[in-house]
Amino acid sequence: MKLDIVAGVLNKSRLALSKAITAVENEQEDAVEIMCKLYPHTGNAYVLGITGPPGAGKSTLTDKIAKEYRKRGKTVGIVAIDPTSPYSGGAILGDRIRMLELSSDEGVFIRSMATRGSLGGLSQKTAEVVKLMDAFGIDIVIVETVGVGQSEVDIVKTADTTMVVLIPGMGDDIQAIKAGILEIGDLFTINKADREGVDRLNIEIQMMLELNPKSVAWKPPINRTIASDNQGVVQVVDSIEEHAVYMRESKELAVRRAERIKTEISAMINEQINRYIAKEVINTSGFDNTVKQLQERETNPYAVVDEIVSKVLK
Ligand SMILES: Nc1nc2c(ncn2[C@@H]2O[C@H](COP(=O)(O)OP(=O)(O)O)[C@@H](O)[C@H]2O)c(=O)[nH]1
Ligand SMILES: [Mg+2]
Repeated sequence: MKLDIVAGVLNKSRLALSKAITAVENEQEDAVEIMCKLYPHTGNAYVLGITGPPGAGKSTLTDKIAKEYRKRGKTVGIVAIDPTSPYSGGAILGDRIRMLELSSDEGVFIRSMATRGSLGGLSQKTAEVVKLMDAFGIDIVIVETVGVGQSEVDIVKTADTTMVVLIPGMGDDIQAIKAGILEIGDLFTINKADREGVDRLNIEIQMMLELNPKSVAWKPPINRTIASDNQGVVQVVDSIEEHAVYMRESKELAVRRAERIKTEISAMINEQINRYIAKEVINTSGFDNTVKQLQERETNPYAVVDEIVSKVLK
């Protein structure tokens, strides 16, 4: 069964890929083995992260970007961290199985991730789903977030290229949003350019970028799109490709991917340790006694933690 899934993914069976993703998502027993066996086959896909406030048009834009990549002969995987993302490729709200079946283009694989569960878990699972699509042989994997919360920023900032989508007329919230996502944007897209305030937003983004230049070598382009009308999408894909070339030629890609590996491994270690601590320390009757001692002020938290950590690390 496990071997079937692994072999199936490597043989480009969409059903096998779908099953592998489900295994990862539901933390099925065979998930770890599947990931281990497929890991050597990953590292070839280019990962694009798309973030921005809800309603900015990320899904609409993702859909159009995917179609443009198809025109350019590339296969595309979409990981939407939002079960309600509408995709014209046949996506049905919340119904992932049907979404898959109805997707008429064999060169596009769409999967939405449920946002329930721990956010840390979500980012790890997203990374695993990206790897599965990568092993399957997909050229471009697009990860679309719901909004711009910290966990979502964490998810997309490990992409090879990160695009931030903003829209004009967002008022004051934009200040807070921009402060957080400015550093992670390799590309900026002003979507809903059919609305008023495009020039002003463009100037605001430009000013912020000039105040906090991220790199001298790469100046994030600011594109304008009307995603719902497929306008400006070719330019956006050109910019993504330019950034991909820059990332490869400057060796920045290897640096970022190394960073991604560190983040992932660190998160995986933390998770295992947390699970161990919960089982072997926190949820034991011995620890209930320690809690009582703490309540009576017979010991202090620092001493308790020191003792536990030194015991565990041995
Ligand atoms: N006026 C206008 N509406 C757009 C544009 N792009 C997307 N929309 C609409 O904005 C709404 C939210 O789009 P969606 O892609 O779901 O946003 P997301 O939450 O960022 O993924 C939908 O009704 C889209 O049809 C655009 O360029 N102009
Ligand atoms: Mg969306």
